[in-house]
Amino acid sequence: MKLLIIAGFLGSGKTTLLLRIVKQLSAGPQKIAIIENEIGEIGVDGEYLNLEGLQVQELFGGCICCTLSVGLLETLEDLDRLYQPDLVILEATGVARPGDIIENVRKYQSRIQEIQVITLVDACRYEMLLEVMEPLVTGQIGAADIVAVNKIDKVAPEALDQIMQSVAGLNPRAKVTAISADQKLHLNTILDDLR
Ligand SMILES: Nc1nc2c(ncn2[C@@H]2O[C@H](COP(=O)(O)OP(=O)(O)OP(=O)(O)O)[C@@H](O)[C@H]2O)c(=O)[nH]1
Ligand SMILES: [Mg+2]
Repeated sequence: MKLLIIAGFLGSGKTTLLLRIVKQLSAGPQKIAIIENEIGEIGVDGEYLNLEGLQVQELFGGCICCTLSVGLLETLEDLDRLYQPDLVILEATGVARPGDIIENVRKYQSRIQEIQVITLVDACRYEMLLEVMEPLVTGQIGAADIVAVNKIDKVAPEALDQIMQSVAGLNPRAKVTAISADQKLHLNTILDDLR
């Protein structure tokens, strides 16, 4: 079982990207399950994805990198036992630290052979968030294998260049791609990197 963690601050476009790429990822023999973690209210995403024939588990009322870390491990175990997915896609909450999730899963979940982290960065709010939430933002970027700088339809090319450079500086080992999840720009690059 492989695990793909989609991280990134609140509203950065995690669900939009997930909905855009899940069909391509599940084409072929690969069996996919999705875990949605939300801190507060019940989302509608799960219902939508279920309708699309995907196996969706929802974890509410806390963040899986801290209060719900046991809940995540149990959910992974249940999925493995009942459904045996090849790939589990986990949409983390906006405040989750993917590094902590990886640590927990590696320590207690031997059935996961490979973990990939994609972190979304909201190009419109990058500078502001970096200023007011530096540890969280740099942690999310630092733990990523792929960083998708999203909402490029909303920023000027010069501003985007600066963001790309800043992100690359924060995580030199990550693959950094500029996308618009909403406008479906450069999603093929992301899909190639994920395969
Ligand atoms: N302009 C623009 N808006 C986008 C893009 N991608 C997502 N959005 C919008 O950004 C908002 C948040 O998107 P979501 O996909 O819900 O973000 P999220 O990260 O899942 O949000 P939470 O789960 O609440 O943390 C929505 O209104 C989206 O339509 C994009 O590429 N361009
Ligand atoms: Mg979401």
